[in-house]
Amino acid sequence: MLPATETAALAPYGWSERVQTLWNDIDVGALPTRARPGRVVRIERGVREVADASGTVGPASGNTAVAVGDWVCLTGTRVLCALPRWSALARMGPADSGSTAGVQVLAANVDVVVVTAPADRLHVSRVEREVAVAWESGGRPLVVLTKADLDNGSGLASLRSRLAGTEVIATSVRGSEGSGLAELRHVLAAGVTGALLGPSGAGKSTLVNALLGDDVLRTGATRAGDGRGRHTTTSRRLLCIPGGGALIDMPGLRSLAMAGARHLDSAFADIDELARGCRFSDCRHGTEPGCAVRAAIAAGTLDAGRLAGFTKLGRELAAERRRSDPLAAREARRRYSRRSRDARRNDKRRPW
Ligand SMILES: Nc1nc2c(ncn2[C@@H]2O[C@H](COP(=O)(O)OP(=O)(O)OP(=O)(O)O)[C@@H](O)[C@H]2O)c(=O)[nH]1
Ligand SMILES: [Mg+2]
Ligand SMILES: [Zn+2]
Repeated sequence: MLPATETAALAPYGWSERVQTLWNDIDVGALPTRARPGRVVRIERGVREVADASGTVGPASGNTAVAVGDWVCLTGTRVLCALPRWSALARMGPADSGSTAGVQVLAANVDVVVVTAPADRLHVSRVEREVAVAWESGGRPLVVLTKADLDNGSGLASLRSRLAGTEVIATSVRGSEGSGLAELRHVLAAGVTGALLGPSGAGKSTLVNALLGDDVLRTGATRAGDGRGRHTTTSRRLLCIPGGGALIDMPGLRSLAMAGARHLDSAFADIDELARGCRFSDCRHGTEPGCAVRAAIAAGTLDAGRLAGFTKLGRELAAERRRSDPLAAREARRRYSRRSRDARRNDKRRPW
């Protein structure tokens, strides 16, 4: 049993009954007597920092692969093992990393994935994709329209109509006390771990600072010409919100290829629901007769952009699956060669 003082000291980092249970489940008999729990709170260029009951230790050694947010078992500054994850925010390794099917875990044990989208440079399809990645993690998404003071009035409405079923809030740190921060605080209550996703310059680190009530993280002005961020944040870091949960800040991502795709239906639950009314069970909601999804668009109850987003993501995921799954790739090649063979045959039949 861990002393209560130790678990109390870990509470700000998100120690909960769930973690306690995971800790109890590890075979303590097989561990050195001085083994203690900790949480990975920072990774910068491979250097890992772990928080334990008496502060932060690091650089941590050990061969266990860990991500920020992982709960680990420590002796001294050595990571012996990681506790099983209940969620993992992951992406396919960036194309330039040389790994073809490598999955990169960005953050572990995240309950709420905070998908940020700046009002002054809003790309709804990017948000849609990040929401799908969030569902895929095992956590749940919360969409935050940041810099709401720069919204021309339509940003929040367009996000809400395209992201039916996902909670969307708007925040701003401008003004005397900002706006939307109380709602965010409410979601990121004690015991909850959040992680910030979104492009560089979205205002992720600024949000963390606002929640901490202190400028702990460096923030950077966006470029004058196109409003893009300058990739100010370079490490992944878990910070404790006073009186609340833990929040993981990350560098803005350029590319976010999804690792796996089981949860596209959760991100588009409304389309999934409507599709049950389509005449054909494999309806692609294109030109098929009796399509309930297109009927909903015609009736004005479903946003056409939402179907476009769903179709685009579906195509992307199929491509991703072919890249990472040799069986799916072989099946796709077979289908392709069959189709081109049929096409050649048809060509021969043609008299011209
Ligand atoms: N007008 C306005 N500007 C904001 C707001 N929040 C952040 N900003 C500005 O947006 C710029 C980028 O903010 P950051 O917090 O550094 O953005 P980031 O998402 O952490 O970016 P990376 O670390 O590069 O991924 C800074 O100049 C902030 O001052 C806001 O609510 N309103
Ligand atoms: Mg940042
Ligand atoms: Zn259909």
